[in-house]
Amino acid sequence: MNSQDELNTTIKALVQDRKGILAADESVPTISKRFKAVGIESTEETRRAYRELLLTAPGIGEFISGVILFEETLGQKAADGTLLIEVAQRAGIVPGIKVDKGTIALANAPGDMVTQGLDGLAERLAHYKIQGARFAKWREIYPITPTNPTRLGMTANAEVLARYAAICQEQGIVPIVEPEVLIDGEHSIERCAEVTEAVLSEVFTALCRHRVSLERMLLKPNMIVPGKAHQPKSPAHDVARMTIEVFRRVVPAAVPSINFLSGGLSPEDASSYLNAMNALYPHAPWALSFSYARALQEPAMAAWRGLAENVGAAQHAFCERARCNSAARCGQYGDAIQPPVTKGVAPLPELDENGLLKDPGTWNESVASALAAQSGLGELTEDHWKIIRALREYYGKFGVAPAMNQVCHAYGRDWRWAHDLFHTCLGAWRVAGLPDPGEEAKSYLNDM
Ligand code: 5MM
Repeated sequence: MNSQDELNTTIKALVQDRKGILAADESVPTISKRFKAVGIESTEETRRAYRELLLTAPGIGEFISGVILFEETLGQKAADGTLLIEVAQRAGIVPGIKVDKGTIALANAPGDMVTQGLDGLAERLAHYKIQGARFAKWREIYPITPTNPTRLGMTANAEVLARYAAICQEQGIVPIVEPEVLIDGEHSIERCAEVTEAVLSEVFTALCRHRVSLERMLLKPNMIVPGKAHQPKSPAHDVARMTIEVFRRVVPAAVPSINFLSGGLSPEDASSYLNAMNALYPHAPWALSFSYARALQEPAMAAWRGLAENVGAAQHAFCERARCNSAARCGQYGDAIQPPVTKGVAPLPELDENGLLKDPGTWNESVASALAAQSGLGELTEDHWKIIRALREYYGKFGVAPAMNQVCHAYGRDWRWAHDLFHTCLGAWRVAGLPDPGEEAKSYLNDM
């Protein structure tokens, strides 16, 4: 197999419907910090046992297509003597490896960092490949302050990411390019959008300069969210809209998949934001998936606490988060948060005073049916769905409510068709689970 074919095969195995990537590549200092927070001592053995627990969780291969490992894990074995890398492969999970060597301060750019590890990278990759790794990951970080990241910080980091990606592809290893704009701080969502756009724009300029094949790499970015200390939090549909708006401007459609990092979001927020993107933008040019560490692992680590008797509970917690994110991958997180026995009987999520979903990220087809029942519309017919889909598609593209005649004309009707089906056009908007369109649009829709 030539290296292009190898890269294509790996991309195909990683980018699958309903699946995402588990980041289990915490360096020793990072995992020790996370273990400490839940009272687990960090030793080579506890780290091995924990990663065995994750990789042997029953059914995990249904939700996870790839795992990013830390170098130490490559040589470790499960209790039965099987190499952990083989345990992953048997579960249908492609093994990958973090190859960066951590950050140092960037000279002449106070406050900015740069990641090390390019020296000898080709040789290391060749060795990891013999051990079974098929993809790699490299992370650059960008703190937001009033003066960071600097222009120098952005160009230097982009250059390093591009050199790393080019070396990976030369070795037949798929590069995951991870530029992480950090969530720490009080900054607004708009500031995160501005910085992320500038960062990604530099990254793709450098990737093109280094002739990286965009079709054979994955992007692992942050979502567009306000700083962790900023109040209030943004609703899921705003995060989804701003993230997709920025990414459409700067991430070429040739990139097959965007696998977001969770970056300190709660596990629920990470799922609900990803869900909103997939629900509101089903025709985005890239797959919208996950490559979470904390948002997949936090509940599992807390349940385990380093005790053998808790392995089952920890694996269950891990599979639950993986199942939720698998559902969010196709805009069905609302279904996944219901316990399996009650699935299909969608309870109504919280509504605002106009009967609109408070969090449009919780919408799915079952929620639409429940909203229709609540409005006395009875069972939704194919005609209802035509209008719902048209409204969601229009909103996904333009972020505003369309002229109802325009929607209905596509089916040879006028606005009265929507009115008759949904009692008012605002009723259609409500069942479509879309965000509050603003006072003017609301009264226009309500009057029809
Ligand atoms: C697992 O954490 C990775 C970084 O580890 P080190 O800081 O120890 O090098 C990190 O790159 C991770 O893969 C991503 O940030 C995703 O993790 P989160 O927790 O942000 O989803």
